[in-house]
Amino acid sequence: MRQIQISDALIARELDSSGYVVVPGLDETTVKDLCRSIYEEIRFACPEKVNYNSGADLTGSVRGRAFECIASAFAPVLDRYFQSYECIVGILFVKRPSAVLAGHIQLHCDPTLLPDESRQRHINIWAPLIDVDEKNGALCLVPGAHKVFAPVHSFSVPSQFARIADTVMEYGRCVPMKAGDALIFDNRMPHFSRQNFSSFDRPAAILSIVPSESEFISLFGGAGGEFPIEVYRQPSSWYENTEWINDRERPQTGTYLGRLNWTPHAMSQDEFVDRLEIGVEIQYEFGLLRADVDTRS
Ligand SMILES: O=C(O)CCC(=O)C(=O)O
Repeated sequence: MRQIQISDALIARELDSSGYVVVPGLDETTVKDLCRSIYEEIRFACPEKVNYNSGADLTGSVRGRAFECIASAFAPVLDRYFQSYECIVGILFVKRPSAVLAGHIQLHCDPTLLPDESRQRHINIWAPLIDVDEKNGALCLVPGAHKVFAPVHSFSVPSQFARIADTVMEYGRCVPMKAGDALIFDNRMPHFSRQNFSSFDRPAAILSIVPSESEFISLFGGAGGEFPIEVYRQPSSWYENTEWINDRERPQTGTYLGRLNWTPHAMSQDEFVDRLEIGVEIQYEFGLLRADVDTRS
């Protein structure tokens, strides 16, 4: 199984134990250049959105340009910490000033992309382009929670923390950061951000890396909540096209592999707290049930 190589043992250890670590990222000049090249261009885009995400903006070519600018600005940073990786996501996420609830990004995990993310790292990098703290929308993570939930996340799969989001968030920590610093976190990590109570936009670059030449999958939980979960092998361009944004629908691309030998369940508060306190990776037995017919055909 291919793996991302992590150059620094401390980073690897923190990623394993807490699920995240903050490291030096872009220098001041590169932050300024990135603001000029991509933030200035999109700062007035979709003004109705309190949280603007270039990855979900399908107008014009901004989605692709943001990816190029961000991937190229961060290439030296990524190369400093990682080898044998491929960068598959590069987005600019602007949290605009707002005290209303819509400014809050709810607790969630980003979609699972590798067949078993407990055995193969899928890493995200979140880097604010201004200093952040709890008043202007710093990212909040739940130390150790990357090992608690099964790595089976998709918009169409009911969240395992649906009934206990408040409890999970009580264990959350807001991570204050300097502009350009990089918060590296495991893709299995539940995260959220509160409103930006300041008077200025909070732009942040977000990247995702996976082992080079890895196999990609997407998961479909069924429009009506029916299970088991369907698994599709996807091309490496899966995140470049736009279908993943909409993965509440059965995917139109990819090869149907079968159904997952695992059914999501809503975790109770006690179970969550016990698992978090044990701090040992929960082993989930995944596997494909016999591949039956592709229901798309
Ligand atoms: O930048 C933010 O405030 C939220 C980002 C986020 O939730 C994500 O990257 O999935």
